[in-house]
Amino acid sequence: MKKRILVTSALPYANGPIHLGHLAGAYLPADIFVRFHRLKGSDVIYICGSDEHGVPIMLRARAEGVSPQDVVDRYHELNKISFAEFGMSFDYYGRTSSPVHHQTSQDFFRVLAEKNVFVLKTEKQLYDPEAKMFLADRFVIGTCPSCGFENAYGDQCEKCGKSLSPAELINPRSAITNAKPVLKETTHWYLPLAKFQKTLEEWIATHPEWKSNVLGQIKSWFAEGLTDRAVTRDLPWGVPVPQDVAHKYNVDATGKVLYVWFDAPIGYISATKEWAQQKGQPELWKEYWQNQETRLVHFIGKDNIVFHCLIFPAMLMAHGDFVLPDNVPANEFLNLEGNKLSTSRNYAVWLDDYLQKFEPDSLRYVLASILPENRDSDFSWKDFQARHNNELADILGNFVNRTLTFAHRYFDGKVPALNELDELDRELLKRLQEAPDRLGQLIDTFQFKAYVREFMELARFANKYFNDKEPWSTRKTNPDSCATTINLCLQTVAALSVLSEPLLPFTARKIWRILNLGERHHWDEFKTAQLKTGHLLNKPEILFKKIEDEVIEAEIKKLKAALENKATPLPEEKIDFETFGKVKLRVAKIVQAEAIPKSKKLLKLQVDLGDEKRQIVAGIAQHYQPADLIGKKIVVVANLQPTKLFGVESNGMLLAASSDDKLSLLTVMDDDIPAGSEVR
Ligand code: B3M
Ligand code: ZN
Repeated sequence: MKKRILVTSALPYANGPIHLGHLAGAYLPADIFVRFHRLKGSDVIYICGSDEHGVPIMLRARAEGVSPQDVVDRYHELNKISFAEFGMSFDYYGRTSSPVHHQTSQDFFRVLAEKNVFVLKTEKQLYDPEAKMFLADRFVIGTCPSCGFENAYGDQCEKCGKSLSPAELINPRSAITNAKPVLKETTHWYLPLAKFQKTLEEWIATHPEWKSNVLGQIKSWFAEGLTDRAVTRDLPWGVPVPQDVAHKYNVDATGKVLYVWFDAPIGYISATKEWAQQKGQPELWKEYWQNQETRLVHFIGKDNIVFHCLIFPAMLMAHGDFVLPDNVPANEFLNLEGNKLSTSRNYAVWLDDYLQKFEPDSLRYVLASILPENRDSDFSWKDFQARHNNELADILGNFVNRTLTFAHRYFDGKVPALNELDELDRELLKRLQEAPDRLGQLIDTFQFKAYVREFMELARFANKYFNDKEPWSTRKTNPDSCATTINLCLQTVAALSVLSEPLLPFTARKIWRILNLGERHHWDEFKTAQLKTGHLLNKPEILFKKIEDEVIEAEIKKLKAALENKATPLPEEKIDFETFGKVKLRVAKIVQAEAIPKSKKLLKLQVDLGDEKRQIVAGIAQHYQPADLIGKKIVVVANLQPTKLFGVESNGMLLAASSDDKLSLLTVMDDDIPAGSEVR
């Protein structure tokens, strides 16, 4: 057993919010793993952060007309917050635009240059003559040479998954200007991966325990033969190639940056440095990165396998000072309601949106139950609802609630005595004794789905135990046995709370409050009955409220609309009578109407409200001639804040019905209703 554990999750690009695909791939499993190890008392740290470089961020910034820094600032904050609300327990969440990161990546590059690891190549590359820049990676779009898809990117075809270089695209065009690129000479540093293949193969051979989906991909990379990879780019955004290094190669580094996949994994190291600094022990990061007693585990999605299993390890080997990953338990992809997730079509469930409507633990539970551990899996809202209602609420929630309610009703809210045990009692105790090792072993070997299943199996058994023991009748016939039953049920609640913590951290804490326990626990703590007779309990609270059909239907509808690419109608908000009553509607007689110069849409109206005259500006010029309006009795909102439209004061708002391009003013049916009358 290694002394220390260093866990990383892929650094998400700070160019959009986090969605369920991210969580199921690289984040939730890692958090379960880390939380388990903390409960075990392992020396573990968990590092993540924003990946703030690369072409996707630049494209996003261009599309929005803002700077790349604006984009990453926004999403770094947003993602950091939603991760925290989801219960992701990073020890440090860094970002690759930080000075420490720039310095660390440049130093890394410098060491490799000093060791003559790189090969320098001068080649013709695609250049956009209109935008006056080289077109790296996703800045070029063209036809995939492999499958014929017309919108393949310069680094990868999203249709067939093949990884590409820009020069391979047929009919390339610039993603910025659509211009046909020309070829222009440029010089770049290459990592000669081919030279590393043998060493990498030997190293991978020492890890037969890695997941088969991961080893499978690695083997096919080896079979194709590794090729040299450029680790620099001509781009205005990224970690600059250090001038001193470039100088030695007689290259001008101006306008050149490190390739995002060169600097991003180094981000794990820089974030660990910043964590150590923050702790006031600036050298501590070395214990994790440079001491062979570290077990380094990278959690990622399957599209990142080549970078974490081959390229980054090759960089680490070439550098020489660092540990290599002990495991890279990559997951496959998560689909959504039977379709591929698509962020560009907004066909996704976004974490920040989810968290506004549901509890984090429900999603943690459901995602962990369906993780794409060995093959792609599917998230559906119906399944989400069913697992939440039938498992979390009906099994776990119900067991905790009935146990605590019983203890309060019949044992004064205290843990009753443990008396003589029968066979079923002993069976329950045996399960509690075995569960921590069994579940822990599953988590430590990355079998998270099995952990969730067996955890819920234990809760199911406990619920059945309660039923079979019938404490509601032994209470009268055999009070000692009833006390034993409730004592053991309470011990089981305690055990379940600790064993659920990696999966349901918020629920576990609720249960600790209900059981009147502190926040610090050990994974093995409730292998034996630890709650003392007479221990005072707090009042139970409902752990999981049932999720209703309407709520789920709305989510499904939203996804369907995204598939059809239609905008989703906003949900109707219900208001109470009092709120409606605040709006003062009155009949107004139009006494004067005129156009507002230079405005196509607005008319200026003078209206009579019986006891006062008002001026109202209304957007009805395209539907009514001013002269036709005089004398009409309409309905207006009389207590609206005055405002100015086109510089003209408007004191009130008229009501009109509209549909597409039609508009009709609301008038009163009978002309003898006086101006100023209230409308209710
Ligand atoms: N930003 C790519 C991704 O989200 C990437 C991971 C970097 S990990 C060092 O797929
Ligand atoms: Zn393709």
